[in-house]
Amino acid sequence: MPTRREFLKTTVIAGTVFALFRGSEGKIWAYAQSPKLRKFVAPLPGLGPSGIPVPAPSTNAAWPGADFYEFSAQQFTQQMHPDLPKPTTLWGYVDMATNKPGYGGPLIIAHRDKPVVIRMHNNLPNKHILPVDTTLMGSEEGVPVNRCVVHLHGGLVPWTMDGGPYAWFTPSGIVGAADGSAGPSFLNGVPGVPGAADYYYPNSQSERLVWFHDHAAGITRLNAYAGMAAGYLIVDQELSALTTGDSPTIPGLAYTIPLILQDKSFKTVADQWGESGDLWYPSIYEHDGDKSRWDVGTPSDGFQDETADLPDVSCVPEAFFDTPVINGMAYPYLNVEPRRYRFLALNGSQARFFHLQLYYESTVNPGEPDFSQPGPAFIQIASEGGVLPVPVVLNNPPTQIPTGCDGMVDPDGPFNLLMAPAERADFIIDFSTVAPGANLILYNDAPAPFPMGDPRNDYFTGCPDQTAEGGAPSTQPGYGPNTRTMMQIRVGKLTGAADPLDFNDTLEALSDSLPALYRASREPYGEFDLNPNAPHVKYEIKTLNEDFDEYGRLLQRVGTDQPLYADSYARNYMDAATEIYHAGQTVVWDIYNTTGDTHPMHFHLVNVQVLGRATFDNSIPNILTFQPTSYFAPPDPNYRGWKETVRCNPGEVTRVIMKFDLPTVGFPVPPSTRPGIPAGTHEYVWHCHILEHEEHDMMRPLLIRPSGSPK
Ligand SMILES: [Cu+2]
Repeated sequence: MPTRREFLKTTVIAGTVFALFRGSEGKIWAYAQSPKLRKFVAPLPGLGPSGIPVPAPSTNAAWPGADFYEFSAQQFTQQMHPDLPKPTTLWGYVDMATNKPGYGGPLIIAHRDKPVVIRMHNNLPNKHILPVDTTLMGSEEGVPVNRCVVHLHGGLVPWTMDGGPYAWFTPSGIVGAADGSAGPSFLNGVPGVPGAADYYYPNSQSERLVWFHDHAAGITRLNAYAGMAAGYLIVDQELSALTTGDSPTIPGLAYTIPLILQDKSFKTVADQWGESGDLWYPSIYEHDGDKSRWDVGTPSDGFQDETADLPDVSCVPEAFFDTPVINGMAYPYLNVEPRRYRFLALNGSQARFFHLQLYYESTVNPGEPDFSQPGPAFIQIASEGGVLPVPVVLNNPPTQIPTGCDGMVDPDGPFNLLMAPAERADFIIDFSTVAPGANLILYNDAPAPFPMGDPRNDYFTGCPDQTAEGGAPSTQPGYGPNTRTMMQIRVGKLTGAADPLDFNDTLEALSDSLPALYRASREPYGEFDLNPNAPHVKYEIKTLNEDFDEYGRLLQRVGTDQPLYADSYARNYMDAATEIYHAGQTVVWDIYNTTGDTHPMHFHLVNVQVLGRATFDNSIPNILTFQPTSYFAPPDPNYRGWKETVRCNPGEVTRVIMKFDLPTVGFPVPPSTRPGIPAGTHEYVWHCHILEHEEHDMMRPLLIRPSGSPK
């Protein structure tokens, strides 16, 4: 099988990358780390005090008219599986009104046009629970490791509250701190309260699942993995009207289930960052002959300094883990009645994609899917930017790789429900056709990395023993590691009246109501679809690039079609901004992905529409012509709504359109004064949401000049 580098850069001579041994030579982690965990022995944590807490709003005189919440960012523990030796140490958010932690929470239920303010107190200890690489931008030696900043992912938020990478604060941080206790973009401190920040969210958006998570420069990936991420549901009257009455089109809150989908690994031995049962995160840049996990740069890649030592604690290109965790529980089961449920799914992983399908559980092999018996179809009604123009049926077609575990899938599909990191899907499943007593398996077979997988990241029952290649032994029936069988769904008996609507009724009702809902969701913005042929629409070319850093480590970066450095179109985050627009401006970006990975590109501030995908010729790296070599194919049906995380496939140019509307708030929003940022601009970012890419260094400023400012 070709390595990704060979796929990517035909000029690399195969084999040379394995000839180098520097720094961490010989230190190789086993791919699978976790202890043997039984599958499907603990229930899925649901909404509520025993699962994902839903906080009750209060008020605060400083923020009249807003739902006010006071949270603490802190360390706590939670049992993430009954077979783990202890509750896992986590960093996360805790509602100070109850002081009851719950992984994935507190999950805020917000209402459209009713502002929410989160007052976040930083109570993190000054020793991180995960290894910190001090060679990354913003994470240098001496920068406090207990910095944090909250980003409302998918929210339309003033930039001072958007939680950019340099808006972090520590437990003693105040605005303008000269002692390094807060970042240079930190402007939303609470007067007189060190170590706290107020985040004002207008919620002027239609119904959708958004989420808030940490975004601190250089440790976003660690803080998010440690647990600093929570759900946030914006509800609106139009969609709520469909969830009420005698025969609701969409199941109500009592039958709505969040699914925060992640992968984790757990330690079996103690080390300086934790005990057996705590979270494991890779910290060695491993390269050692046939067991190599990552390539390192060679002179043919333009990397000359072969004697440079890799840092003892190093970032890695992507972090994949061996255990699926949903709402904070490994291999959960879910009890349902034979009726309809609404699922709000978020891929909250570092790097792993999920290709979700539903099968009946095999009667011969318990805990495994019966591929000959697809489960009930999904009806997807919304993605990141709210409802889709029409409902989309995902009926569990035969998978691309039902039993194998290596190789590459076609990133253009077809897929059932494919979710890259940070993508969301809002969908309905009708279990009324399932006989009570039957079980279903929520199944995933996305390669990792995507779309060209390394089989050592793919765990399933009976998979080949890969210990000779540094991988895991074959997985035994009923146990992990297994990244394919994510959850068991147990269909029981009805406890009340039967659901008045079934699959066909639901689809028919949604086909009537969703188009109008889609239009209504955007009317306040003036248009429900952006027109790429309108006058004054600006067309630009962006690039996604893979290179090596000064240590020879793989480096992912964003760029334009104008090279800044000799051998790459890429730019570093700290290079002069190239994405600067006026409020109200509409732009089309053609994003050329010259790498071997699909990158889920995330846009702060804006929702975008995907206009299409085309191929281009990237056979000669760094000599691109920026001409599509095919017509632009329209996106998949469930990609035709508004998006803020967009999969950009290798060898493809992805065309997106967006309009930069700034939020309207009742207080002045000053421009950014961070050194290097052009005066008068509001500072947002856009970046890959593979968290290990984002921080090394696949992120760029996205700067907006408010209307009325000089052009
Ligand atoms: Cu990426």
